[in-house]
Amino acid sequence: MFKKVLIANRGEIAVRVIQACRELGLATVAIFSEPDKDGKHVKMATEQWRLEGQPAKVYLDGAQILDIAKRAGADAIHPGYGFLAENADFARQCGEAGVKFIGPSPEVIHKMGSKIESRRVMEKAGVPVVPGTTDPVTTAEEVRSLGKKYGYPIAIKASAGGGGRGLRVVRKEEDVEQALAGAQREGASYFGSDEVYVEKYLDHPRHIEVQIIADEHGNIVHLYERDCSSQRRHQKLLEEAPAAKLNQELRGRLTAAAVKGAKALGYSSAGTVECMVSGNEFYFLEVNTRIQVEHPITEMVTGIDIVKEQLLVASGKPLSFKQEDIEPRGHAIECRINAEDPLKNFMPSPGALTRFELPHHPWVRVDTACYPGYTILPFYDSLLAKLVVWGRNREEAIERTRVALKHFIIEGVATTIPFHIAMLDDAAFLSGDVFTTYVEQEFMKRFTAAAAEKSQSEKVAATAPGANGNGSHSQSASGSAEIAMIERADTRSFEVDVNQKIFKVAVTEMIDPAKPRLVQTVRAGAKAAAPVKERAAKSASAAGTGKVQSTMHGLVKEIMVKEGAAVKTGEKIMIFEAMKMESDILADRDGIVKEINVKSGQTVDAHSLLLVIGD
Ligand code: MV4
Repeated sequence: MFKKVLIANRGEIAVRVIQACRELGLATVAIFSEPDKDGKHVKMATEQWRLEGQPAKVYLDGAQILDIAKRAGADAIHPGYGFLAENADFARQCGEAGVKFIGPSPEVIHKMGSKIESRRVMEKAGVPVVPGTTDPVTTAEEVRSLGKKYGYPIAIKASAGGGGRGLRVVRKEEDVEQALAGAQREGASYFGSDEVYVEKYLDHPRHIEVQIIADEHGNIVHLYERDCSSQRRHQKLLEEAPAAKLNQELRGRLTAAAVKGAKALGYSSAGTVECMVSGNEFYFLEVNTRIQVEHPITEMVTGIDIVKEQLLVASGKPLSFKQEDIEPRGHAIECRINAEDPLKNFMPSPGALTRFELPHHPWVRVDTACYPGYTILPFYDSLLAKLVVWGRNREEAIERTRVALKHFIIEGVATTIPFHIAMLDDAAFLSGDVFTTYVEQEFMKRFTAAAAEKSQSEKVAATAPGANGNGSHSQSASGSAEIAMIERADTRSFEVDVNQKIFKVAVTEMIDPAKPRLVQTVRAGAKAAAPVKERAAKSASAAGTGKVQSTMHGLVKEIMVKEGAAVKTGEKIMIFEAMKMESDILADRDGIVKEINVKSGQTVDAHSLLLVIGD
């Protein structure tokens, strides 16, 4: 077994890995960016090493991280998810440095990074893939003939793509040209490859994935499936295990195919085989070669500690169980509690947690790196906590999740809790009929309309943080509340003797950055229902001035225009990324691009002047 494991990650997953290491008696090395120094993973690890460089980029700095691993004497690296988790070069460099990368081999990671290659492997292994090509296509001509062959709609996908990037749906032949160019351009700009392929597009699939785990001796087992259909813009919001309304026969075929595919690949470590399910058929989509965010629901229904097993098999041990030992029991639901405002298009809401109280109920697990007073940083994803709840059946799990959501008290930032409360009351969700586009295309309309109505009837008075202490989430659910972001400066502890009784008090100086200025005003209703584009433009710049500013610290992903170009109001001029969420920046007036003050790939602070449109 290893002696010391470096966790090349932060947040809740770093905490989760440290817990598994503790159980195995392994020392842990935390790495952290400057602003992450108060992170829970830093406090929990046996050793702490500070990363040098830009906070938004340091967790991707494989060379620096590997150097720290060597200096710390770590014999393994757990990459968690995101960052370096599916970086085949990093996995190879770890191996060459004699530090075990906890994941599958670099070859498998590399292969699964190509969707065309993944399809080839799976097809060869006899796993059903969506009808389509296993060779790249380059011309509109080819795409049109495939459109004839399979019938519209078809999907054009970047081979290096993932998470919806480089995916274009084509519903009629006229649109082929533009869609092909779009998929190629996105593939090139995000993944450095314009290789694309074509599939028949399935309109209302469910996203069901199979958890697999394999050792380095050829033993591969599956831990059944998860349904991850409740998602928005390829960000999962709620997952459950097992999938509702999946019959045993289809479940059997799906899980057997996942194991067969993984065997053909020579897979080791934990992984996920993602599929789409439509009617009584399933189709392979992609393999994720990492531990996933939603792994806890599988742990709850199988009793297997996937992270611990991942550490054990990486050290060369055989799997500690066989397929026949796995008997899934009951039902588990995970709600992703993000610092995002579901009524404002899921806009990230970083800031200090003025209150953070966990639901303490039996059957409830919360994976989080947050604590009261912790500040959600703008550099990283907005996941605050994963609320994971178990019940003997789906109904019991849902009821317990409702209770837990009501008693999960978070103040200081907007959260997705109101979204989850509404989802657990939604007829389609309750009957198990959610498909991948359901949240975007159907649920959100009802959710925002209901919130607007509620705020009309209640006329909730403006509420300061802390005033909403009864466990309801009206603050963000029903709008018209104002949230001031307050910074915590310094806390000092005192003991106070009052008539012999000793009180321990902690006194915190609260600095309101600009006392009369409210940093963020949340208003539901008319504004929340306004079209996305309109609001992106408004939030990006003062209306009509042509001075395009960033509202948040973030990254300029792409610039669509050049200096001197003529633009029209509403035209997309940039793609901006803050807290891992992309938004379009639109021209707010007609005119000529006079100045571009940033380059694509550049990180900028809030309120930076990005671009100027003049006459
Ligand atoms: C599809 C599809 C329908 N038909 N492919 C989106 C991200 C990428 N991993 C694959 N995706 C899809 N591929 C065909 N041929 C629908 C999606 C899709 C989706 C898939 C999984 C989870 C959520 C999704 C949301 C929208 C579209």
